[in-house]
Amino acid sequence: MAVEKTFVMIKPDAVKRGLIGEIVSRFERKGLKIKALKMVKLTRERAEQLYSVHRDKPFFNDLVEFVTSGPVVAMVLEGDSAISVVRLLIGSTDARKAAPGTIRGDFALDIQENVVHASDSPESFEREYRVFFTPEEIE
Ligand code: 3AN
Repeated sequence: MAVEKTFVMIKPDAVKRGLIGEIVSRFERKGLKIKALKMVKLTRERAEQLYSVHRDKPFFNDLVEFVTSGPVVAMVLEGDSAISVVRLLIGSTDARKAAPGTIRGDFALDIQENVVHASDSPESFEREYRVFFTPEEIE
C-alpha cells in the first residue's frame, strides 16, 4: 500500500451551484481522509501560480478569470494511491467526455467550467498545495 496525498480544488462554478457537500462527500465515501480544507477567493497572482504550467496556452487568461470569479474550496486528501484514485473519481478534463458516475461526468458539460481540479502527479501536488497551505497545515 502506497499512502499518498493529493490536492483538490472545487472550482467557482461548483461552489456557486451548491455542490461543495456533494463533492466532498464523494471523496469521504471513497475512504479518502481530509487532511486540510479551506474556502478562499484566489487572487490573480495565486491563480497564475496554480496554473503556471498552462501559462502559454490560448485558454490561460480565460482560465485565470474563471478561477478568480468566486470562492474555491481547496483541500488535501490522503489515502492509498490517492493521486490516481482521485483522478478516476473526477473523470476526464473535457466534461462532455467524462464517464457517468464521475464527478465531472455527473455535474459538468464543459472543458473549462468542469467543477473540480486534482493534481495529476506527486510533482503537481507539491507545487499546487503550496498555493493554499503550508507544509505544517497538511501534516
Ligand atoms: P485537469 O484539470 O483535468 O488536470 P488540465 O490540467 O489539463 O486538466 O487543465 C487545467 C484546467 O484548464 C482544466 N481544468 C480546464 O479548466 C482548463 N482547460 C484545459 N484545457 C482547456 C481547453 N482546451 N480549453 C479551455 N480550458 C481548458
